[in-house]
Amino acid sequence: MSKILLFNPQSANGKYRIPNSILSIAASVEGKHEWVIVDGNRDANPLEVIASYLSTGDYKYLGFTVMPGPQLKQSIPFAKTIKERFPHTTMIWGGYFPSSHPKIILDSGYVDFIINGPGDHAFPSLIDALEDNKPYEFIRNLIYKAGNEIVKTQKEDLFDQDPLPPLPYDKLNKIYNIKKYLGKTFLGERTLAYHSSIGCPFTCSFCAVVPIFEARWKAKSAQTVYNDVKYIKDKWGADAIEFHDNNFFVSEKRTVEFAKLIKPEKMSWWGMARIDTMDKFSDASLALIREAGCKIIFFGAESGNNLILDQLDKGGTQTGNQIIRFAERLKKFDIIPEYSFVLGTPAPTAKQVEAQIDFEIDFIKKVKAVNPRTEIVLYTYSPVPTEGSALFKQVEAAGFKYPKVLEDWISPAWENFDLRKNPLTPWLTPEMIGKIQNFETVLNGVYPTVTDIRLSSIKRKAIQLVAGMRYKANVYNYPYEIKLLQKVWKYRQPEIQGF
Ligand code: B12
Ligand code: SF4
Repeated sequence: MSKILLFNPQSANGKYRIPNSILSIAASVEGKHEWVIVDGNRDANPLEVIASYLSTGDYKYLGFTVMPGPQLKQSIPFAKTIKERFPHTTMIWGGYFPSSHPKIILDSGYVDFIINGPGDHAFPSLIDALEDNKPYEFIRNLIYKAGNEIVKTQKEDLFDQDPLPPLPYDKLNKIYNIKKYLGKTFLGERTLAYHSSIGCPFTCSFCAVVPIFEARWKAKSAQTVYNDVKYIKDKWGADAIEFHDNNFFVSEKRTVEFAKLIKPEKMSWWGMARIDTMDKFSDASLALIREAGCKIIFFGAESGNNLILDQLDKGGTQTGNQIIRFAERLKKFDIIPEYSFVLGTPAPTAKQVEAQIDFEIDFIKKVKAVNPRTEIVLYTYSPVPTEGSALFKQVEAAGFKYPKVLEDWISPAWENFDLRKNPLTPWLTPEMIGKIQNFETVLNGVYPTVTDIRLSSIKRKAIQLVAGMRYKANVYNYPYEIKLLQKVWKYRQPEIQGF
């Protein structure tokens, strides 16, 4: 039986995590097929490592997990080289990037199959079909080319998460020491990345989660999450958890159950949530969550303007007033809200686009005034509609174009797009982008992020002093002196470097 090689392309400089995406795919074939993981974060020359495995002739199937942005830098050239050097291999890509951009990937000629969304069932079914020379046309969550045509099979319903096979941590540890995946962060000395639920019940129009999960959410039970975390804590000494779920806090009941279980373990934790959902949590639940170690929660605030929240299809009941009120409410519980905002959304005239940017800057200052510990993460609106969707057509009609050839995605301009910093959208002028970036520099100067654990209090005070006057006077142009200090002290930006 042919073996499987699973590749996690480099995603971070230094601060890498347990590669949950590729590990869950390994779990799906564990016990049925032999597999190995190559992690681009851990090997100095991963292409050579891959080539040495393939040269044995034992490996036929290659699975790449691909997020937009940094992971493309290895995925694209590696896939091309591998197909040239080992043409007998079958290349299968999964993850957010291939699910959103299947055509350009399959047209490249070096990827054979795409797993569209969850691969826990689709991947083993595909391998079985290919191994046994059986038809794969009826396997769900698959995209492939038949002649010149792109074929997308039916999407699978979201399945229960508890019955999924456990992640093969021990086997991963034989390839890469797990302890090195448990990095030092603001939360702790050895931080575990854990993914406890899939999807999200909402349909925000800017979010890549929506076309893949179609407003559905399924979670592991609090007990299963606790058991997994406890295993890693006891075996490898994890003392903190980053929950990588798109929306960890959907269910108050599950959150409270988990908080009760984890409280005695004295671990710190972090996760992503919605403001309107959590604002419905009782005071008792919020107090318990904090006592159980939850120090900071990431919220997509997006905008203080209710019309923009509608435009972004934020759904739920979130409003500008609520965003401010909730920041104040969390202060009482000593939970730091980490609010992300999306600036630079389209409007009919340039004047309106600019006025909206000014409004958000003013709004963010109001949030900071009620709760100065609120962490602000600024993104510039980068449309991520799925190829062929109605929104994709709208965005194209406005003059925005995605690359036409796969290799173009690794150009510096498109890397900036992926990092949501300079999105190449036609309605934003360089001056507007400059204004957003300069405000961000000054804001980060006055309020350096608590997640930058290397920035000493003396350095913080020095930057604050320089930036404070600008902030008070609303003067954001040319903040070179702050930029210089941030550069010299290697200030970290969660929006670019990942949380
Ligand atoms: C962890 C993570 C990271 C980590 C690195 C991940 C890694 N592999 O090492 C870090 C923090 C570095 C990171 C960075 C970024 N990330 Co990121 N990241 C995530 C996050 C939170 C979790 C990914 C994960 O582990 N999921 C758990 C697994 C089990 O789920 P999964 O990945 O969906 O995998 C399933 C399927 O997709 C499929 N599948 C996946 N891979 C494969 C491979 C094969 C072979 C097969 C068959 C199937 C398959 O099967 C899996 C099991 O069902 C996701 C959001 C999320 N909740 O998924 C965002 C997410 C993927 N990131 C995203 C982005 C944009 C980024 C950035 C590029 C930009 C940014 N500003 O955040 C940065 C890059 C910064 C930098 N300089 O590195 C976006 C992608 C959006 C999009 N447009 O497609 C997401 C969806 C967040 C979001 N909602 O916006 N990220
Ligand atoms: S609530 Fe968050 S994860 Fe859910 S659709 Fe909106 S932006 Fe995406």
